[in-house]
Amino acid sequence: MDQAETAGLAEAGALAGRFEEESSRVADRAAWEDLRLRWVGRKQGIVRTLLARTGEVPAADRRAWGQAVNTLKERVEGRLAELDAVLTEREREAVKRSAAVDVTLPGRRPLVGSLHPITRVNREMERIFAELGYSVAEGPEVETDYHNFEALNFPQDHPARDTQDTLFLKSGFLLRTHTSPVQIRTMLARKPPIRVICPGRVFRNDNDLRHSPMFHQVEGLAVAEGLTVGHLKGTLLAFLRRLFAPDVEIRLRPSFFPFTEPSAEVDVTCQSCKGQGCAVCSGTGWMEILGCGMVDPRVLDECGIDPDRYSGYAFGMGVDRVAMNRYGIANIRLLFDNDERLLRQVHG
Ligand code: 2NM
Repeated sequence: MDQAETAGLAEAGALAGRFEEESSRVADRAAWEDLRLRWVGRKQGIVRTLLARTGEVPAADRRAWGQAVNTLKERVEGRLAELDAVLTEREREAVKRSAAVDVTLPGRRPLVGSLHPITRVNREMERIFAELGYSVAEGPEVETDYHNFEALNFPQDHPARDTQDTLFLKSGFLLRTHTSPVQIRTMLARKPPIRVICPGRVFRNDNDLRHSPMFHQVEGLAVAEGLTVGHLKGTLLAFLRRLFAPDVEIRLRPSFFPFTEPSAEVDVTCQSCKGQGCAVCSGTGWMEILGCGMVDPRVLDECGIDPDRYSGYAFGMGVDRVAMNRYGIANIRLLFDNDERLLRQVHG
């Protein structure tokens, strides 16, 4: 063995020792990749550099040099493959562990939806009137002057129109100020006997702490032969006792609407103080809850119903105030802010 060969082999041997030492310190994938690049990387790898120097080795020694480098290369590659297998197995175990289901963890709470207070009161009113033989009728929120006013005996330029704060559209249509136009449409389309309620959104140009420009009404209408104020009062008492409490009393106070004659406002026993008088009812013991009356014969006539043969009663109430009262909501804004916290607060 000549000197160069001896030097080559000694170098390869020293390198093998160094590799052994370095590879024993590999603890993770990054260190393994480092090691691989340093030793068998295509550009700067130690083995590649040694092979590149083969040309400088004297011809006689080249064979032994080449063998020594190849032995080192095989050792490096073999050891890298072993380490790779160990690391891969360790990585698989880690994935398994992280994906495992921990059956002792608490479950995820399901998201439970809930109905808006307006929807709940609407449905309750519809259910009660269904028991009393009424069906639900609906109609458009954009209405004609004829259905919202003219047919309801609000003549053109009549001051009663001023009380409605109507929102007019450029098209000549308007936003209905009550759901009475639905009852007009019902009478125009059907013959008596009629028993309907008309729930829906109504609109008025009124917007302050106590008013919203959009609010909700339920109106009712019955038309048949021989209907009287007695039928009206009995129906309202039956309805309000189901809605509030079996022992509520009602009282009717004379009022005026263009579409009913006679007309009345209806009060029920204040539910906060049971009629004793409190801040809610301003000490009166009564809460105003709806308006009603016998349908004016001119309205029946306009809808093609003979007022000499038929009579009718009608009533209307706000849903929003009932909902606020029932669920302790102080401000009407809260009903229309789309704030989920309201639904959680009145959840049931
Ligand atoms: C109310 C009060 C009194 C009412 C009358 C009619 C119709 F179309 F039959 F004439 N619909 N609704 C009426 C009557 C509404 O709301 C306070």
